[in-house]
Amino acid sequence: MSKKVSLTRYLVEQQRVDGLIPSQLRLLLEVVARACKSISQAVNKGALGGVLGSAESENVQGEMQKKLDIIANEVLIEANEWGGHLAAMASEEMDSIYVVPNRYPQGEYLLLFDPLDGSSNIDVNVSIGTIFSVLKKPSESHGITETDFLQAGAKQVAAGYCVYGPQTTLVLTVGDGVAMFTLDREQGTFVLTQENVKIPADTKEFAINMSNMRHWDAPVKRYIDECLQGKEGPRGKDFNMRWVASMVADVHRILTRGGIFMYPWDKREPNKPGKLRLMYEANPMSWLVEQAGGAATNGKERILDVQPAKLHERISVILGSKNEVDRVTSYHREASPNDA
Ligand code: AHM
Ligand code: MG
Repeated sequence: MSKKVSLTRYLVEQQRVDGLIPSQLRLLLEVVARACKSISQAVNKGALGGVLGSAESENVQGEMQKKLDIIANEVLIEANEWGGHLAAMASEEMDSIYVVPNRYPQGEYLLLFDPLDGSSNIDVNVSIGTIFSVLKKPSESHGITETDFLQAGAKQVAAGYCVYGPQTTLVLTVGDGVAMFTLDREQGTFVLTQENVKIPADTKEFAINMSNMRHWDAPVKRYIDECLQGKEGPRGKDFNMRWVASMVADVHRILTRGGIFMYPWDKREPNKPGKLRLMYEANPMSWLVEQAGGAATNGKERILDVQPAKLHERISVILGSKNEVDRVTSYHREASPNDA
């Protein structure tokens, strides 16, 4: 890339040329990016900044919160509440929605986020990230309630994540493909480093937590078993496995070189539809993957078509290279209901 294109310039040009980004949405995305820069700094300081370890509190999902989970959540709230572009926010780390306080103007957008995804990797210095999804407030809505957030992923107007790894990379879609921006630490700006990201339709790499194998249902077992048989099996090729245990890092790898990621429903907690959350993990990641030519389903239907019933709803996730996702989805279709 000959000229350096900053995130600001990219957004302004998208707004000007394609009319895809209204000015309030552009402001929102710039503020989210600024918040990610602050989070990246806190993550980088690690033990020196006293940010590692447990916060000794639980979130609404009954998970122990880390100090950085809470710091990242506060950074995102404080950065976004005063700009006038948002009506309300929702987060993995907050039980209910956060309506923009009366002292600030209210905008027309709703922001959802997982402030720090991959919490189990924080203290061990492995890549983690922030995932976000932007919806429009329903036009008929006056006071904001949780119901206003319950929109299918197909209604997102922007989605992305920022991965804090060896580089800090922001990945974004506004419905016109996927672009990646790398943080230039000397300049303090995100610089466009890849446009028109494409996921190859075929892959030889899968990502799943294999320690849960005995709990999976039959279609997932069948798919992984066939991959494991390699060249000698029905797939006729050897597969490789990767599992970072940070969805941001696993999805980033898939957007970079292809692959399939699965966190399926399993029998450990049969009443939970999956581990990952629909509205601020599965939906933004599914839209990014689809925008890059991949696919995302829960085994039965397209994730972006699922109508959420509650804010912190969970879902089974299968996403990545299109032909592999289609294969796993077809195994679910073929399986009899008593097969699991
Ligand atoms: P978190 O939002 O509490 O960090 O949980 C989500 C994470 C994903 O990033 C990752 O794919 C998954 O949980 C890993 O789970 P496991 O530790 O069961 O392998
Ligand atoms: Mg998460």
